[in-house]
Amino acid sequence: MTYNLNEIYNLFQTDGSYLSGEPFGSGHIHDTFRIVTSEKEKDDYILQKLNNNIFKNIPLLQGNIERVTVHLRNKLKKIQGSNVKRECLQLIPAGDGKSWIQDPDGNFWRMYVFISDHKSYNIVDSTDKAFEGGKAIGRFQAMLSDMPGEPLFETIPFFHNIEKRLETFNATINRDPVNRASSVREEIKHVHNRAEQMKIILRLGREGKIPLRITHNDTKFNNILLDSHDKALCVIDLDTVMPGYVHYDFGDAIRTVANTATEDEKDLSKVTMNLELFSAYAEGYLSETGNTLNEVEKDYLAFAPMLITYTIAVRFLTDYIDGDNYFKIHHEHHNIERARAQLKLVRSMEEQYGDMQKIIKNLA
Ligand code: ADP
Ligand code: GN1
Ligand code: MG
Repeated sequence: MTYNLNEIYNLFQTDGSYLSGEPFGSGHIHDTFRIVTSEKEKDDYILQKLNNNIFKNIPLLQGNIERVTVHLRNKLKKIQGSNVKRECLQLIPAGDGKSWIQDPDGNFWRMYVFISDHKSYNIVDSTDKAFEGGKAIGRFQAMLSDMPGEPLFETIPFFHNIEKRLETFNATINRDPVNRASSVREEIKHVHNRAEQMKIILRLGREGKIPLRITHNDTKFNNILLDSHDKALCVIDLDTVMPGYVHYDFGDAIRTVANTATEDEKDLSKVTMNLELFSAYAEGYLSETGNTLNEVEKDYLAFAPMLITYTIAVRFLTDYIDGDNYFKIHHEHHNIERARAQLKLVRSMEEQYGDMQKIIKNLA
């Protein structure tokens, strides 16, 4: 599908004239373009066609992002030496003042200032970067902890709820719409064998032992931009910022930060969890949040990466069995390759669980 990006660009209150627009980044959800402007001194932009199959209510989604970015910006302004424009996403209003537009075909679009000279990684190769990632997410949670007003709108209900995810998984296997279930019996067994133990975080929540906080809920490492010196710069992809448990953010970050291979690596022997990277991320994260988390939250941090890696594996496997309707794929078997890599990562985490617990105990 091609779009007239220039025309869409002109519907927003931008500075600078449109020079070019190209697909950008490696997100799995929206269609993202970088818009370059003709004038060297003016900003470039990120223009996104939003996935409204996944996000059913774009106005409320955008309302969340407006609230979150205003709150973050006000916090950053008070921090000496901060660069608000680079450390927080900045939405560009459309002609009517709203933070999105709907084109004549019904597509929703939004625009951000492009954060220039950033680095974004799908794989992490140093403890320094892992530490920076931990600090970025810790600070993000800390800064949002006192956001006033109503709870944020739940943009995807039950997003990390493993009980619901497993219900959908089992229903999809029963429907088996594209006859793939029989080809993935091993993977299904792997999921079923671990199902009960994964429900503990939800149970602790129901028992009131861990609180709902404002969490990001999509903390894979490429949603944390670093600057040209590899220092934490900006947490992006705010679509799923909503009430959640801190374990979701900690777990999803470790899933990507400490994986020695990419999310979809086909050679499973390359997929392991690196304990040094785990430790460095945890140190950065706890340096920002250590004194706000309660004891039970801390006790279960080491468990969180298994839960989230398992949850994402279930989601990739569900999407494969369903016929690839959710995640963007780049080839026919992409989702099953992703699921296999994530299940391998769960096994690697299980083997190192004792060490992960010790590390958290020492740090906390
Ligand atoms: P998705 O939900 O599809 O992952 P994201 O909002 O994460 O969409 O955006 C996709 C990619 O676009 C990001 O991984 C990042 O590389 C890039 N990106 C998004 N926003 C910005 C921004 N303001 N400045 C620079 N790059 C950005
Ligand atoms: C998606 O939007 P993106 O590409 O950063 C997904 C996450 C998954 C991730 C797996 C809204 O993240 O939940 O963990 O893919 N986002 C949504 O790579 O479903
Ligand atoms: Mg993203």
